[in-house]
Amino acid sequence: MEKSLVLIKPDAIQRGLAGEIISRLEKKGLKIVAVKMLHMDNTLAQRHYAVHKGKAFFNDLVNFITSGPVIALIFQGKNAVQIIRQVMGETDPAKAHSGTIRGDFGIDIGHNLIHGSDSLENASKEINLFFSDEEIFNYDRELDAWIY
Ligand code: DAT
Ligand code: MG
Repeated sequence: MEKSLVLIKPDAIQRGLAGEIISRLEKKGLKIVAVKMLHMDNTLAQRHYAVHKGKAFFNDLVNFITSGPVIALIFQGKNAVQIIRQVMGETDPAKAHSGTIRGDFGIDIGHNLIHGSDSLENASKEINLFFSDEEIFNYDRELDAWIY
């Protein structure tokens, strides 16, 4: 069972889309095992987006992600990393297919509503940035035994 980090970004919170986004991932079959609201500071933003340091959009990205509160979640499920990326859609909402979160609700690459880890390795790193072990829940759902 994979775990992946999701951030509901400040634009989604401002637009009242947090519930819609969480609901889509939940309905897909992924299990919420951790959740918190926080306002990311510059240090956390730089760490989370370290791979993009030096790129032209880096400062805008850090300014945006620290511009207001986010909701951080860990979703767990079979192939969670890849499935979340599919439900999110492509990075640029203008190119993301309809039916995806970014395709349905976004138009601007700088305001694309949701973050999801792009690999199992990065998921593990990102989870450790946002959550301690005590904040991550291990529980069974009855349907896990027969669907997943
Ligand atoms: P993703 O969020 O799909 O994993 P990414 O890791 O390549 O995309 O980039 C992180 C974020 O940076 C992305 O969600 C939005 C922003 N970003 C990426 N490419 C950009 C660009 N060319 N111009 C402006 N912002 C960009
Ligand atoms: Mg990424």
